Order: sequence, then structure tokens, then C-alpha cells
Amino acid sequence: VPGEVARYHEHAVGAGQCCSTVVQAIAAPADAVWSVVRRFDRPQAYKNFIKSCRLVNGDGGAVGSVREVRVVSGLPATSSRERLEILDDDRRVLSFRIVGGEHRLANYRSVTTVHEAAAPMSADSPVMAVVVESYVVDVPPGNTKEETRMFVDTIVRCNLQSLARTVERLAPEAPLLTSSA
Ligand code: A8S
Repeated sequence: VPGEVARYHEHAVGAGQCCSTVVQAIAAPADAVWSVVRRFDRPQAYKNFIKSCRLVNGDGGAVGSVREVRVVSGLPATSSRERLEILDDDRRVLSFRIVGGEHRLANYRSVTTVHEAAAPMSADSPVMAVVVESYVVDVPPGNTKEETRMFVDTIVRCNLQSLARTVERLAPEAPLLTSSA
């Protein structure tokens, strides 16, 4: 991960907050992955806990856009209001902040970056992308940092695994080079 992009994942973490990072490899070109991640107006395209999403400010393509998502039942939450903080198509960086809703994740902020992986190891290996998602959030009253990190890591990991399945289905990638053997 280039240094200038790595800096997006450096969060100021206050007392009573916790942070973490989840990394996911995806067998698809970075542009294909980014085309799904960048749609701030359509998180339900890969986030399975999200039942619906509507924009309440902006068009989803510019910083300051706000979406309201409703989540599936069985979670300690019903809805979340989220503001787009960064959308950088050149560096493939998206960041949002939670600004309201009915849930326990106060002051949540995440940064997602999509990277082209190193050159294929062999003629038959697929083109790979790597997604890095980091976050910072307040530890809810009555919970520990470890519990909070476990809860949020689980959601983020599910989202990124689902992103991998979604993109690999949308853009089934042929091997980069044709094997001559
Ligand atoms: C994301 C990341 C997270 C979403 C969490 C962590 C959430 O949508 C869910 C359950 C909650 O308790 C909080 O990128 C909240 O969406 C699935 C409603 C915010």
C-alpha cells in the first residue's frame, strides 16, 4: 500500500474509542472492485445487513452526501445516517462518518481503499485486488474495547467477504496471461 494512501488509515483515536483494520483479497481488477465500493448510494449492493438505503442529502457522488440505511432485524440497531467524507476516484478512497440513527456505534468513521495487488505469481494466477477498511468508533457504555472491536470487525469482515463474492460474480476474471503449456 503506497504511503500516501496508507495515511488515510491513520485515525486519531481518543480515550474511550477503539479502532481496527480488516483486509480482504479479491480475485478481480481493482477498478471492478472500486466500481462497487464507490457507490455511496448503493451500499446494499454488497452489505448484506442493509435492507434499504435512501439519500437524504446530495446525490451520493460528492462529499457531504448523507444516506439513511435500514438494517435487517436481529441486530442491536434499526437505522443509521451516514455522511460521505471522502470519495477519491484516482486513489480509490471512500470514507464515511455515522452522524445519526438508532444503533450503538457513536462517532463511527471508516476509510476503505482499493489496491491493485502485485503482478500475478504465474501465468494462470488471477488478477487480484486488495481492499483495506479501517475504522474508529466510541466504545459503547457497558462494553469493552475488545467486545466493540469483535462486533465491528465481524460486520466489516462479512461486508468485505460479500464484496469479494459480488465482484467475482460480476467480473469473472480470465487469467491475465494465456498459458502456452
Ligand atoms: C458499514 C459498517 C458497519 C455498519 C454497522 C460497522 C451497522 O450498519 C450494522 C449494525 C449496527 O449495530 C450498527 O460499513 C450499524 O456499514 C450492520 C447500523 C451502523
